Amino acid sequence: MRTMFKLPRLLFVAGLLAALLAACVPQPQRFTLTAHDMHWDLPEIHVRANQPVELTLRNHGALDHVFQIDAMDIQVLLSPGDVEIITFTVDHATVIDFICGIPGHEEAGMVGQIMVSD
Ligand SMILES: [Cu+2]
Repeated sequence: MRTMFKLPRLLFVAGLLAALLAACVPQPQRFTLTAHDMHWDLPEIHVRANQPVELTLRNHGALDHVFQIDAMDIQVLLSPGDVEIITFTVDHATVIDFICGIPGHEEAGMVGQIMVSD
């Protein structure tokens, strides 16, 4: 008779473990950054260190734009209408500059910063 109760109990423990694991996995910090001709819609993005950042990049302009972070060797070409998703994690508090990598666009004001706090 005793064995009849083992399986439901095991399933309950497994379910509890799955719930605990889900709670421990850091959820990505999600942002959408949109390129216009000639600016990014978010001049500053505030994130926490050691938690993944999921950045959705959109181009609502009529020109090509390039999301570029020199410090992290990230370059994403965005043609008009494009949507790209990138993820990254920063392991310390810092300020990271991003620009548009198309010649002349940084100078025209396509710049911004990711403020990373502990
Ligand atoms: Cu641009």
